[in-house]
Amino acid sequence: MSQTLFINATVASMQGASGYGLREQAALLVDGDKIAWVGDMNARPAPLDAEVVDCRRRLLTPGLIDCHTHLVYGGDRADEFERRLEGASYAEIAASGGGIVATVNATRAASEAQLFAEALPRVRALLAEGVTTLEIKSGYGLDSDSEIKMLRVAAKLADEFRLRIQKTFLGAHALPPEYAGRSDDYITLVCEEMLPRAQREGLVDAVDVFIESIAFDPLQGEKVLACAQDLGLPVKAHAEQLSDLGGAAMAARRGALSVDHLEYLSAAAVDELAASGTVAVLLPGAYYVLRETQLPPIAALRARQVPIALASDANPGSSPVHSLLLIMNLACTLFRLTPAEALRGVTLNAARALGLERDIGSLETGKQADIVMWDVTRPAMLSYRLGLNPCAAVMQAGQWRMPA
Ligand code: DI6
Ligand code: FE
Repeated sequence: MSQTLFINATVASMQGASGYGLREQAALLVDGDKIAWVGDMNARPAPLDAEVVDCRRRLLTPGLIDCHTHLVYGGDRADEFERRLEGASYAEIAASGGGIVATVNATRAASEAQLFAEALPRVRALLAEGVTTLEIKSGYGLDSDSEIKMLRVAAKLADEFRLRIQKTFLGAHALPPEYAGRSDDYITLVCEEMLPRAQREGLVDAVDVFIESIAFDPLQGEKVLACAQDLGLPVKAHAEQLSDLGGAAMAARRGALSVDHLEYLSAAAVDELAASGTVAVLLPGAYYVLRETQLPPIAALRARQVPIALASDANPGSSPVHSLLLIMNLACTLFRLTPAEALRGVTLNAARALGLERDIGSLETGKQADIVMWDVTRPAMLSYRLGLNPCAAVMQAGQWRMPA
């Protein structure tokens, strides 16, 4: 098994309950696909035939994790971007047959090969900034075959890039037009047919639902999550993005891995998240693009020690964003997260949001060797600058990743 010894490194291990877990003058040993040792330079092990990498003080962090994306879809929504600039709201566009449903039409019409080809540059953009784990949701098919098609594309992307991709079934993302006025029937279809089939085909790692005035109510959401749990699948929810319907608290009471968006989350719901250990996934890209002004309750989340993760929410409508470094900057600038919270949000807490924290998310002995070397010496540099990518090298499961 091959070994790599990093020396003279600045390591943001993300170990510990807060901060960077920063170590200067550090060394890190990779053995096979795992981290075998992290510590002080002077105490480093002396393996006989390891490749030695002199970091010259450069920063090592865990591989970045984008824990919430919708990056497999057909078409684009630039026209909607223009309509919003002329004054139409996201909810108005959705109500007039645009929004998610517009992307559903384009996704249904696209072949699997087309969806794959269109997703490639989106994945490449994320990888170029050190992403080593990615979540991709379905939810633009909204019928059994089209949802399966999306999830197959996600699986194919994982093979193509030899990347860990978590596939999330989001069949209850919006009401398909053919079910207008029959949302309960659609939920029954999701529970009885679409989800069980996707799971049988080995395409589901978790189940998500969009609880919102323009999507499904908390009771319908709960039904989907209950079906998922009956199948033994972990659950999460899009909740409190545009209004407070209580979806996040419901999902938390069911032990959800994460609840995502949360601009309209109430103080009482924060207590429910704290009690259940559910991760709050904040999506500053959508906040920014929709020119939202209601801030998520950051102070309350912090006070109750709810783990905060960040993600791109990459999608053609509310967050056409393909950069986790930009997301970190937006989280600091718009939400006033600290740069340490931002980095934790795209590493350890993102791993938790996917239920993978035992394996990835920090630089600790025994974890998978997903490591980014950055051309900076201080971790705040990652959140501070915009439009400059200092990613120098990426190791994924102990192997150097070639530029995509
Ligand atoms: N919230 C979002 O931000 C995405 N889905 C969701 O439930 C947006 C989906 C879209 O506008 O296409
Ligand atoms: Fe989303």
